[in-house]
Amino acid sequence: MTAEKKIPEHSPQEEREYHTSSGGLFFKVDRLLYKEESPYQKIEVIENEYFGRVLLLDGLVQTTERDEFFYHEMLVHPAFLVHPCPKEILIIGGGDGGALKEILRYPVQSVHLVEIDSQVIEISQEYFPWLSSCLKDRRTELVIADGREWIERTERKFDIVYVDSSDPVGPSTTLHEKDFFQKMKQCLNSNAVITAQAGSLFFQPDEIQRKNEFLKDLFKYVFFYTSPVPTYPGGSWSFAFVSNETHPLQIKKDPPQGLKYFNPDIHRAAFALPNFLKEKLR
Ligand code: AG3
Repeated sequence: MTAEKKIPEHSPQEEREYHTSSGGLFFKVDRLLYKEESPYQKIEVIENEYFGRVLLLDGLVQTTERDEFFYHEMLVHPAFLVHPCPKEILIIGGGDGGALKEILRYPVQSVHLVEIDSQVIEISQEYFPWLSSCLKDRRTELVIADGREWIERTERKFDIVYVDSSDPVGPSTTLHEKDFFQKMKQCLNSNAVITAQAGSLFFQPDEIQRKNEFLKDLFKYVFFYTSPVPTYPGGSWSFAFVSNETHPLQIKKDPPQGLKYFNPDIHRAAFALPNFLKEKLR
């Protein structure tokens, strides 16, 4: 920040996400591209000079053009590196297509993407084509449904399940509950891994602790790993890695070429946790 640069007063052309009642992150809105209430949530797409296009659901930043790779690479690649042979993949949520784009770098047989809100998919196809163009890949099976209800009905079994939800409020609430992970057990192949976004390291450690406790009742291996995500609350995000047979630190293959963030060193380092969280996860 240079001394001459005047910081503008807060104006209506700013989008703010409050992280606590007293602070948060704001974006200057160069253009408001979309703002609608879907049956499930408020959907906004803005254009910001630095971050490019930004998608917000109910005022919570989901992805930005500039930093999406941190979250999507870190959600997807750890499970692929350690699973012996992942072929059938499921994404719950993830309607923007960012996780799908990473998964389709591998020779998988099929990817089911189960998104509750068809409007998120339409918006992503219009404003985030670099994420959503892979929805047209022949391996993609798009399902518009409530993820929790769908896993109860399906007879399919999966090698990796990604939970690419929003925060535990609004339409994503059930995707953070024990009952959902319990039901998921019936659609897992042997060696299966579940990777679920698990919230802000700094702002939601109690939520991570709660998840750890119920996941440990259900699965043999429950690990958490973290990654920077510059535009998410606290800047550092957590993911749950869950499996009955696959250990997260036994790397079996190299990641694909061309990733911007993830590599095997990052994989190993990501499972190292700070003391304040270790204490909660004991
Ligand atoms: N899903 C995780 C978003 C969590 C963001 N939370 C927040 N800003 N308070 C992202 C979906 C991207 N595919």
